[in-house]
Amino acid sequence: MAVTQTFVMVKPDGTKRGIVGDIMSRFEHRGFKLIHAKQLVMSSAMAEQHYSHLSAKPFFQELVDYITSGPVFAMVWEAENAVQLSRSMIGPTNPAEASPGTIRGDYGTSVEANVIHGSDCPENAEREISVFFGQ
Ligand code: DAT
Ligand code: MG
Repeated sequence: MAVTQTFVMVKPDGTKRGIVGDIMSRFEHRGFKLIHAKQLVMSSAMAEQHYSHLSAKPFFQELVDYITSGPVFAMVWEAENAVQLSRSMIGPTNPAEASPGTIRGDYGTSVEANVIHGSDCPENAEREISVFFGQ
């Protein structure tokens, strides 16, 4: 299995609650190597691009308002099979369906405030890494 990179981002509910350190520890403990990290507030344009696959959904504007409502903590992590492994650590979109031990299962409070974003395929990982960190 090839060593690959994925994009992970703690959302405003997670930075507000001070759980960035715990989330980073989880990735370190699982053997991921940290490549990039920074805190920023996303612009509306950045949020609309990041969530463009959801632009037709009725909750789209709410989602953009939420993700731009405070700081996010963006990271690039490297591991074997990084995308799939990080998605399994993160858990399903709805925290109510996420098992204890997953990040969303342990910390998520609603579908919107689900703590963390993780790329869902290697192509999106590459695109998201370049949007947030350049080439
Ligand atoms: P994921 O974040 O698990 O990759 P996604 O890409 O389908 O899920 O959606 C991106 C975010 O949009 C998700 O983390 C929370 C929000 N979202 C998704 N479905 C929603 C819904 N039915 N109601 C409100 N927010 C939703
Ligand atoms: Mg997604």
